[in-house]
Amino acid sequence: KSLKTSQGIHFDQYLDNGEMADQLNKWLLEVSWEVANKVGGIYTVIRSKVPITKKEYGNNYICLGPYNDSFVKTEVEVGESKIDVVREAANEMRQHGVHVVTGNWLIEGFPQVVLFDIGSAAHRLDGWKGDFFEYARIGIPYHDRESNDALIFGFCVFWFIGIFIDKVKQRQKSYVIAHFHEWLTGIGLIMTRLRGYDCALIFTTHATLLGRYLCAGSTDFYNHLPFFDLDKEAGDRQIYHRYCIERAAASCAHVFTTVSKITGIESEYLLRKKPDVLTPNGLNVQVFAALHEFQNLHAQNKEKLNAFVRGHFYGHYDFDLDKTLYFFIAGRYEFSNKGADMFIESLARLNHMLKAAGSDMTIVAFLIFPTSTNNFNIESLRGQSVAKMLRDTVQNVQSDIGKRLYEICLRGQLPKGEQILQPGDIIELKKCIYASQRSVLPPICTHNVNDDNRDPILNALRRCRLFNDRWDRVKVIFHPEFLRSTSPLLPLDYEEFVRGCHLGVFPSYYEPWGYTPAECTVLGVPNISTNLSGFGCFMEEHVNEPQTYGIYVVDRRFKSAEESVQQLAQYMFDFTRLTRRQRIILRNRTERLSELLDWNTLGIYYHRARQMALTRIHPEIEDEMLRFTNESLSNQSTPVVSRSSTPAPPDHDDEGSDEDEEHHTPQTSADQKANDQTYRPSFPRPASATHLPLDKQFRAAAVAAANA
Ligand code: G6P
Ligand code: 1S3
Repeated sequence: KSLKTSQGIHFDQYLDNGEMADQLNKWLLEVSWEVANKVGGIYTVIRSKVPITKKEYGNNYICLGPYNDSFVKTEVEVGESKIDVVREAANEMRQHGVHVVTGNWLIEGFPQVVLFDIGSAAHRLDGWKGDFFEYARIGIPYHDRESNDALIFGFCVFWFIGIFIDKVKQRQKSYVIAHFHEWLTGIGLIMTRLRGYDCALIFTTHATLLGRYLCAGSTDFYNHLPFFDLDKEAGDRQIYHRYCIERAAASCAHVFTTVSKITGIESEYLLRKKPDVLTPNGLNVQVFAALHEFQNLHAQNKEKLNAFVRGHFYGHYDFDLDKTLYFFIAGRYEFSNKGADMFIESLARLNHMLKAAGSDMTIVAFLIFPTSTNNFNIESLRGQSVAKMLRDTVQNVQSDIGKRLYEICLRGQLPKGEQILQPGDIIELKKCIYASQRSVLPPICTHNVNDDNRDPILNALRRCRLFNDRWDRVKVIFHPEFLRSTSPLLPLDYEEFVRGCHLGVFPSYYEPWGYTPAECTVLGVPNISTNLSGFGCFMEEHVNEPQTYGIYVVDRRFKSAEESVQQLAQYMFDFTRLTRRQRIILRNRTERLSELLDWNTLGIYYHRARQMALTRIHPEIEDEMLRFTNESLSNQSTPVVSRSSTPAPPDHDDEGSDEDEEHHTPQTSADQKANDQTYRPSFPRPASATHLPLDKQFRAAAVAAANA
């Protein structure tokens, strides 16, 4: 509520369902290796951004990606395109033997996709390599399969764009923008620019190649940024050609963007190019009518985690689930880049701190990182089946007892002890209890990890002696596979899992943005990130005292590793000391920040990047857009845009909204006082999204509408 009033303007106030794009013959082609092809975070960016982008471009928004059979089967409704120019361009390429699949991506917004089958154009590889060298002077070694795929994909995209532009121009004057994501798409951009096509080009990098490689080593990356010998570093890692593609794409683009300030600085040094616009990543936020709805989801999903934990720790289940907190880390398995090393080290310290403080809390820490495994291990599966056996036996005994009680009471008698629990029941229960005895410790990993003696997480857990011993207050579970609701062990999808947890911990060292803490935030789960992640910096910049909203940011930039580990352990320890009431309040606070991460708010940056690119090659577009806006306003009796362009000041009356947060638990006045002291609401600083100067034509529209 407070965010809404303090931000004043929302990007979605200015969207017109593609009317303007249609009238002006303005097209947006979004090019990514992760269109209908889930690999990592970019998939989330493109997918979640579709609804807001379609509101601006309507059917003039087209996503271009590679054809991946397994994803297409489940994610795309394949069919001839209803957009003439797309259909004709695809057909023309098909006539030359390229397998081009068109259809609609089965996600919110249902966007048009054009997918190129790399294999069908593989025979052109050598010819295209020659062409690319001729134009860009970048050679690609034959053994680098990923770069070869990138080259074929890039040339297919470039080919498609060429035909597409020719066709849209035939109708009327056209404005085409092509937005490329990450180095894998760079070749398409470079060729389009070098051939001088009439197309506004944007390149967004979601991480730099060298940054990722350098951070994964033992380099003190951030302190050495200005001093790297880039060519040498890239050559040493055998990625020189990839690095050239990335750097050339950034230079050839009319507008270059990246996802955060920190990656912006990195790009300045490693790509020798300062971003024109920063495009932070948003999410599609699900808005609940009442706060208790998402709190109830937490309780429901936590119960599923409880069921798993009961089974996993059978024979050692001597802790109270009511005093157990679930922490987790998750992501692509880049051990030190994602901060798994720091998490484990801090968990060891937390374990010690809890024991030293005589705490009765237990922490179960999940580590979700997919790696190569040979299926679930027996001990983990056994745990779940032992728990199920006991649960079934107890249910049978319970039902028998119920029947007996009923019979006895019907006869007007009160049952005696031995009539309730009979010897047969006791034998059955004893059998189960004996079966649940265990001579080994509960496993620290749910699967058989291939090459387990080299696995960095397992080795770190061994080194820190986190073995799930009885006296450990911190238990650990490494789940080396992404979560799925069909799992026989932990049947939850990722969102359900996150909702059931209490704290997400993401102490990344290299994290251009970081969707994991952002997802936690919109799901109302407090989280820890770092000031080396785009997300952490963004929250520190836009939210006043983020900690009071359950957003903890570890300082990994100005502190030594030892100090950061200690700070992380302290954050986690302090979290264990919150009461249930305080956790509930904190979750409400965290969820309140979701609007800040909504594409409705952050979409403006992408819009600005497109405007800037288009204006750079077609300065007249501004006047065209202004004319369109004025005409549509004069045709309307009610203004389409009715808000002032000046953000309203924060409405401090909103502080009262905390009452809302306390509806769950009856509270004592002492509790209330304690809460008041700990959690004085402080209002987030207005997001700079709304402080950016809005584009001229939108501003004019807003002013005209306000005057009308
Ligand atoms: C939600 C539910 C409450 C429950 C609480 C548990 O808020 O609505 O009924 O008591 O979760 O919170 P905890 O932090 O202990 O998991
Ligand atoms: C990248 O994916 P990653 O996990 O390899 O892109 C993501 C989307 O922009 C970003 O959130 C993440 O930090 C980057 O690292």
